[in-house]
Amino acid sequence: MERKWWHDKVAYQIYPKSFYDSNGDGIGDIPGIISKLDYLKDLGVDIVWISPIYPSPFADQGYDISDYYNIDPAFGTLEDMDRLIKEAEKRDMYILMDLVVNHCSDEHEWFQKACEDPDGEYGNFFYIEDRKEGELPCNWRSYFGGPVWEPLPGHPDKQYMHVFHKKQPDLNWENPAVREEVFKNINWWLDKGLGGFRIDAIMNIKKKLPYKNYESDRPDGLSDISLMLHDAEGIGEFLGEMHRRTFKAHDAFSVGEVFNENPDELPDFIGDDGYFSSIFDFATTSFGKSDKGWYDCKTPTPDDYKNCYFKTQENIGDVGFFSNIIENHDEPRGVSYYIPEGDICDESKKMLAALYFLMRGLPFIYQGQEIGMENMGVLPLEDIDDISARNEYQVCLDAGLTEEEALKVVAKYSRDNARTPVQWSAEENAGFTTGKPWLKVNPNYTSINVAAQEKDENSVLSFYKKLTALRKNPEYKETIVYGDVIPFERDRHNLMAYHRKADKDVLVIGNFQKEEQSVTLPSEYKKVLINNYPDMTAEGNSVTLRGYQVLVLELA
Ligand code: TEU
Ligand code: CA
Repeated sequence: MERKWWHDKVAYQIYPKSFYDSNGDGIGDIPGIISKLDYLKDLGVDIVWISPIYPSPFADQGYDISDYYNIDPAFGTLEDMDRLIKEAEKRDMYILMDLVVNHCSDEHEWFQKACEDPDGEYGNFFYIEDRKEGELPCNWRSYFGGPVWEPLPGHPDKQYMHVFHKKQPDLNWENPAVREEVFKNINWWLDKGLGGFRIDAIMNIKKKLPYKNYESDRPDGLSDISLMLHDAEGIGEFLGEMHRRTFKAHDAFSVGEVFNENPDELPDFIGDDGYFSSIFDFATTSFGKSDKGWYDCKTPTPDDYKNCYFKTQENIGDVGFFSNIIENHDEPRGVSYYIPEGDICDESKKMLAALYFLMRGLPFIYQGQEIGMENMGVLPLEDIDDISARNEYQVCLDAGLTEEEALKVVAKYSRDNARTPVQWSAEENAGFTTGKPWLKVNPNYTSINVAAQEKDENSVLSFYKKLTALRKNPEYKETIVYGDVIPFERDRHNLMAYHRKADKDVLVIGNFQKEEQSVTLPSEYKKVLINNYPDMTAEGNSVTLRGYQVLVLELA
């Protein structure tokens, strides 16, 4: 594997609306991000991905873009953005924007022009078909519920496709003019000094054409979109062209939101000259997902969790780098989801942190994760903002769940869980804003917040700093960044352990349960690099791990 400038970095995701509000309007903004760059630097962060900040009607919180060349006034101005890029540069940090080009907003001028003249130039920027009563071109279900087809405004005889919300019409990538527009935009931002992009929902850009129906899995008669995606071939041509025309020439970093990767195609996707620098490892987030909806999903056990990670690592080997996460803005808080209920505490949070962070690949920390932020718990329907959660609530009711049961399901998976404002301090509104926060602050901010954890060397935040410091320590860098991942006692129940092996042999060993567990080490250890408890119980090579204890040991 060819070595790349970003391999030894630490990345961080900002969900800007909820990160830090500088002007009291209740919405996080770019000046707010700039004011926290030193905090991020101190945490050990190098690369910062910011979820969409372009002008948007916010039907899907900015993932519906109405102008690719500007910044939404809620977040600031283009000048603020230029300043952010410069301030990051000064600190040897890199800014990534979110590239949302499977679809745009229905308020983007391209779509407005397509509505004015569906047979004109911009009609072909979208998937527009003639409409007959009682008949759809195909039975695909959109991610946010209902068919992917919607009547074209002003043209009751026509309809357009949207695989997400109806305010997110899909761009027609088969049209070379669309691809040119996308590449032009990417290069425009990269020329400004942007470090690269996180690439949204990108596997949806290739549709299976001509349209056809797939087997339905719900009473609505519609089919899960994944069936169509599985069937669609040829996405590599689009992705390869995008890579050559944009990222490659800038030596930019790109990380794809790729869900349905085929292990045989990993070299094409993230090999030395792959379409992307990296893609996220979604094995643990996708585990147990059901076509029927959230109410039918299965939560991974600690053993499932471990197997997901090891499988991914086996698939990738030395071909490239996955990007590793425990959560993002679409997922529940990792600590609330992967740690069994009742066991969520500082020790288990730190264990979860060490196990994913020291895996081979690029670690991403999602805002608030570094202080162990948790899910919100059950909320009344009127307090739920996420369009996906609101749709899934209805899916629950349609499947016969009571309202109370439905709210519980939604509480577990709602994307709002990760979108509550970052808890900066114990002051009003968690110090996020002096105004009224756009989304409710988690009431546990009085005990979980940055200010308190900065003062506490045993806090979750301090533990994350130890992890980033180990990754950057010149003595261990080769091993932690490039070392092989070799599972240790892979079949042992509720134990997740692996070697990182290069010039050194480092063993990461986590007891994924509240009961103690004894392990015989493969060899003597020289040094304890990280421990989430103040001490460890060892007799020769036999170590007794306490509940959720994680150790990082340098072996002899
Ligand atoms: O997500 C794409 C996606 O397929 C899912 O993560 C989806 O959000 C989830 O199944 C719904 O519960 C990306 C973005 O990360 C997400 O925030 C956007 O809503 C979506 O694309 C549309 O742009
Ligand atoms: Ca603001």
